[in-house]
Amino acid sequence: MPKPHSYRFCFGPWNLSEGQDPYGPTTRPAQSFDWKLEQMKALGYDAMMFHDDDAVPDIDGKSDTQLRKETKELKKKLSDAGIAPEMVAPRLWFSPNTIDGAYTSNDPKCRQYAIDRSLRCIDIANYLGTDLVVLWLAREGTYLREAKNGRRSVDLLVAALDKMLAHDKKIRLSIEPKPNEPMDHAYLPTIGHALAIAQLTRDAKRVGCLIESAHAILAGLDPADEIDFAMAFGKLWSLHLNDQNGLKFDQDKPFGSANLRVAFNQVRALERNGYGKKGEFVCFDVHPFRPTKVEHWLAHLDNSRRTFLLLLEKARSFNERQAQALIADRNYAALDQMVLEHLMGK
Ligand code: XLS
Ligand code: MG
Repeated sequence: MPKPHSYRFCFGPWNLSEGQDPYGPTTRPAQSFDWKLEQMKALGYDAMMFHDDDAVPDIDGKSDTQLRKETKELKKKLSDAGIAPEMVAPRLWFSPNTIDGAYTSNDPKCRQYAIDRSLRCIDIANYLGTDLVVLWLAREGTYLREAKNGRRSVDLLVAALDKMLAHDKKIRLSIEPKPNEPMDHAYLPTIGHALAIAQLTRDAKRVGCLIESAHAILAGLDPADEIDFAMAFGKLWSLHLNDQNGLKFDQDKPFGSANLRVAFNQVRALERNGYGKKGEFVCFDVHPFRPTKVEHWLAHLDNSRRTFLLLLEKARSFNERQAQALIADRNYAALDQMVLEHLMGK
């Protein structure tokens, strides 16, 4: 038996969100970054993930000198708190320049903005001391098929990735696929797409992926299979565990909330592939339910990690020998029931 290893946990400032949705305003008052960092420490988490403008608010209006100064201050704050910086992701879906997409916008000026912003994001990652940049390609897709040329979009995505890889010889890019929302169809909807486009870049070995459970489910896939697939390539460099109840808007529910068995199988997949052994973090991209009161604001993060650790015990105490015997006998009905009863504590 390989020695069980321990996992390290991470979340982002946006995971302490205020409850706004497309139909209504916030339900909790905004809190400062310092408050969020305090909560992270109190919860005993290990790392924080960032959007570029979580690290440097109002980034577009700031000079490179200012960017460097603010990032260095943040780095100090994190190291004083004993929190590692996990990754930085360019927020390419907010600006007036990314209304029609970022790298695949039909407007060359907007495409240039997206690239410039991504290079600054890489600079932030450098100043902060992480070599990981995450790309959630929010608006790289279409609302209607005729609005963009799909083939040209693939070329534009490769060109953008190449510019980032050339900007910094050490940076690693993790593509976070999501099939829809805000777009009708995204160009890189699955892990297969992310790893395939990596092969077209100037340095394929520095382009990997990040799996988010909810995004895989929205693509009609089992996140555990996505984990096995990415890890077969050695390319799962980050992970957003959460949950999703079927094909609807991105719910970012607490890990295991909608389907404990699917969550169990993700933990099993992480275990069998040794996720975390190269320093990767388990991040929870979860949000509080909108009705959550201020005094319960951290529960979704505490609960997600708790569920993860309980499922880890379940994965480690699963009777593999018995399972193998049932598999050899092709007795999948008994295997199915065995899993259910194991999860129910029988
Ligand atoms: C949105 C994504 C986003 C990324 C970070 O659906 O999950 O939060 O994880 O840019
Ligand atoms: Mg995510």
